[in-house]
Amino acid sequence: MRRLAAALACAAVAAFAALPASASAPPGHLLVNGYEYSLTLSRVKLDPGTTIVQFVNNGEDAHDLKLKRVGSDNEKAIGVVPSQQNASIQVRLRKGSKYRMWCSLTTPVDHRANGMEAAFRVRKNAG
Ligand SMILES: [Cu+2]
Repeated sequence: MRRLAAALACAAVAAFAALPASASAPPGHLLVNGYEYSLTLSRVKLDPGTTIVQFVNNGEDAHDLKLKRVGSDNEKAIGVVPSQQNASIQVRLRKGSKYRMWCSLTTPVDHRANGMEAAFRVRKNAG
């Protein structure tokens, strides 16, 4: 019986040690502040991997946020966010790449053309 308990304890330690380090790594975070007509990012260089993009609409009008890796056709979108509200999406950032983000609304003017556009880069390695 004592031998069985020891074997189980060893198995538990081995299972714990086998967990990949990335399993416990918290997601990255990017805060995007929107206003008429600008997008301000909390950082312009991010680590690769899972990241939560939080869009805060500090403006008086509604705004949305679209996000795309340069060279990709895969567009991510946070829908229209009313004034003084916020919304988030989780994205997986590819290492060594560049992303663009913008507001796609066009009334009363084209928001992107008037300044609601920003870009950030992803490091080749975490840290
Ligand atoms: Cu907008």
